[in-house]
Amino acid sequence: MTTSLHRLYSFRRCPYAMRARLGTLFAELKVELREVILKNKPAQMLAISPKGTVPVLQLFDGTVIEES
Ligand SMILES: N[C@@H](CCC(=O)N[C@@H](CS)C(=O)NCC(=O)O)C(=O)O
Repeated sequence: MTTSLHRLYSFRRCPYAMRARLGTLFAELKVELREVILKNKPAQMLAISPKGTVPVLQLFDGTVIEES
C-alpha cells in the first residue's frame, strides 16, 4: 500500500524554509521532507516551481505553494 503525503522541498538553513517547516508543524500537516542542495536543485522541484526557490510545498492533490 502506498500513502500519498504532501511534499515539502526545503533547505535546512533557509529562514523561509524554516518558516514553512514550522507552519507544517503547527498545522499538524504530515509532509515528506525533501532536503534540497541549492546548487543542484531537483528537476522535479523545478518542474512545479521554475523560479527555483525553497520552500516549495506540493500538496498531494497537486496544488503548489511556492511562497513561505
Ligand atoms: N519569497 C520566497 C523567498 C524564498 C527564498 O529566497 N529562498 C532562498 C533560500 S533562503 C532560495 O531558495 N534561493 C535560491 C537559491 O539560492 O538558488 C519565500 O518567502 O518563500
